[in-house]
Amino acid sequence: MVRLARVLLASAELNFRQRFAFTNKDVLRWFPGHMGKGMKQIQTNLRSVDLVLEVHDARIPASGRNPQFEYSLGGVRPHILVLNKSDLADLTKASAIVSHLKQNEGVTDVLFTNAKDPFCKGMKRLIPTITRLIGESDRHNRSELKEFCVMVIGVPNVGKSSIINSLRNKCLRKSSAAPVGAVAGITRSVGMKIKVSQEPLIYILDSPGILNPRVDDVETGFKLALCSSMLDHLVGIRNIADYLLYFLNKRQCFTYVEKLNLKEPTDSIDFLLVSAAISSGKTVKRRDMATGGYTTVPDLDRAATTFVSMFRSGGFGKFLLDD
Ligand SMILES: Nc1nc2c(ncn2[C@@H]2O[C@H](COP(=O)(O)OP(=O)(O)OP(=O)(O)O)[C@@H](O)[C@H]2O)c(=O)[nH]1
Ligand SMILES: [Mg+2]
Repeated sequence: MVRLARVLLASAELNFRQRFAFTNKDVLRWFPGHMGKGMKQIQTNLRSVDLVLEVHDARIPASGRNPQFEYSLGGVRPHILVLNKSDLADLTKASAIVSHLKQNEGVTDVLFTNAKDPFCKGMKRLIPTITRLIGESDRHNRSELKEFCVMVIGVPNVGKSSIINSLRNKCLRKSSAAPVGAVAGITRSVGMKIKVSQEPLIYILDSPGILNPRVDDVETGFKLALCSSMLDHLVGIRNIADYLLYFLNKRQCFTYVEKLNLKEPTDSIDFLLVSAAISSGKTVKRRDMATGGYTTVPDLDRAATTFVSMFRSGGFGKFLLDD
């Protein structure tokens, strides 16, 4: 408590960056071949689905969604926007988020979910909402079919496959069928239909995470990177850590000081990483070109990975990255 008071006092006197200098523009251009192929597969499969379930990260509800989905899928099927990882998001303004999405993005149905908790309200509402929307829709060429088919889409790593597995585990008590992983790009193509419910009979098609081939602006790219929707090495883990530090300071969230064993808040990522690496004993041996011997230096990449991972697992609290 005393330490927190000291940190807050120190922070009042600090003059931190008001803007982030986005130097790495690589975040705008990550579109590997499987994404282009995946988009075509999604379009091809659209004829055989009754509803599109778009999954996005609840920490960035207003940015980072792929506008291509809207253009390509064109509202021809009922659509639900699932804001997943709600356990990591600050949802005190959930109703304002929903209003924003309804008014500005034309989204009609929004659910907040935590795919890791099948008992969360949003997960429980998924099957009834899917059933209701399909029931209210004109199923075109599919009206004779008893089974419902849903396609899940979204940017990478937002929990698309986890949601499918969670529904399947909960509703059918069957083991997971979609591969899941902590890095972007685990699902590489549209796969086979996965059964998730018997009554009503619902199948879901998983799809690879697809980014906008040209992300709107660099800050959106950094937000996606911080939420693991891009591979860390493309952006650079130290760049991601720097953006995180800027963000936490801007929000006056100084819990990182205690967690990383620092003396006080800082605006310098280099200072933070060196201090954190030293205090946690993260070092690496480097060849000294002059002497030919080895010297031990702080391992800044490992320190940056730890710092960013703490944020990703909720170690600094729940956040909305969008204003
Ligand atoms: N905290 C939290 N983690 C989640 C949640 N849903 C999924 N995850 C984790 O997020 C990571 C990505 O999950 P996936 O289901 O593979 O995501 P995806 O959207 O299918 O990813 P790609 O196939 O790579 O596009 C995994 O480590 C999951 O355990 C959630 O609601 N909360
Ligand atoms: Mg997946």
